[in-house]
Amino acid sequence: MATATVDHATAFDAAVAADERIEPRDWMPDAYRATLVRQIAQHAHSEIIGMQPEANWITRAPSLRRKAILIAKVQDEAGHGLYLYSAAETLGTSRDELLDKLHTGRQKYSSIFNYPTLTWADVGAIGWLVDGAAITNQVPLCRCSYGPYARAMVRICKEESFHQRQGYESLLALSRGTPAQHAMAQDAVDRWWWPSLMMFGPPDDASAHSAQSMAWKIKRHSNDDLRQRFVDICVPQAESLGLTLPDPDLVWNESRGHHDFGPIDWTEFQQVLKGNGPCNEQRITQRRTAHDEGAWVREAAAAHAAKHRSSTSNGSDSSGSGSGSTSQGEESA
Ligand code: FAQ
Repeated sequence: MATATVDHATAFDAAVAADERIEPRDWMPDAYRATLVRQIAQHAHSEIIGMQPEANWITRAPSLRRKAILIAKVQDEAGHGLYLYSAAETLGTSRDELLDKLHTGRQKYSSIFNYPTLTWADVGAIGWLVDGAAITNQVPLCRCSYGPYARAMVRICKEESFHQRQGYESLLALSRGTPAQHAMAQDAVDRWWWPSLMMFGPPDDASAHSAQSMAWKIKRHSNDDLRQRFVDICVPQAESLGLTLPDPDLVWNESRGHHDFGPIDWTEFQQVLKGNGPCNEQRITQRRTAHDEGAWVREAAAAHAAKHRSSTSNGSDSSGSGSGSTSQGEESA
């Protein structure tokens, strides 16, 4: 038995070293499984809680075109949550369990979604900065050692890329608009810049999980490396937008080949993680309410699936008549 475990562990280490994918039925260390569940669940929760700040503006979007784009984007975020909950389920946990942990504060979601969307320009700033930070963090996750997570990230990143561009385009329109519109865009960037930098997590020397997650090739880069990459990407984009990033210390450092930037307020970050951010209470209350009010939908879907299962197990669709029994189930559901 002990030899079998050693063999499994050796095979796992070799697969990770060779950049092969670990799949759900492969042996994996318990701590690797737990780390993935923690990260993927936090990621999934972020996607669905992240629908709230932008959804706040759907009824007040300034044109039909902007409204259609925003509805599609918010809907995409729901889809991302679904791919990610499915990826977590392949690790032997259930969606109910994960949602329960979110609703009872035992699992986190990204700090960024605890800030309010005060003006229409915030929707553009979220697209440009929040989706931009998400892509910077998530493109390397397409090469994560765990297959289902890596594959989910490929599609998510394609959609996030569209989100980032629509945010940029929306901010550009405001920046080139009236002085009041330009000021609104600048104010949004002023408020979202620092929280976006916090999305990458604590600095490397305070990151509890980074070393092990990088050894397992779940994470491919450290929090600080990705944060630096994001700053370097944003500086020229801000110039093109005609907007200023709110950091007087932001300057190109020739010897490092990167931009230096000012200190991040890690006290604020810790406060938001502890539940004391501007919108923590509102976000989680709204999430719990949506979950409770959606109970009848889950019950109806489960009843429909059970009816479908029993009609197919009667053999009624064994000769291809399955679609008939499905539609019958739908009518009576
Ligand atoms: N917020 O040791 P590390 C999006 C926690 S999706 C809250 O460095 P790790 C799309 C961390 O969990 C945004 N908590 O941890 C969208 C840990 O606590 P724990 C979400 C944070 O896991 C756009 C502790 O601090 N993206 O935006 C945060 O190695 C627009 C120690 O930290 C992902 O989840 C934070 N910012 O690295 C949707 C990407 N940072 O669990 C709607 C996947 C850290 O021990 C609209 N996740 N913590 O209690 C990751 O890449 C990693 O999990 C990190 C953190 C980089 C977030």
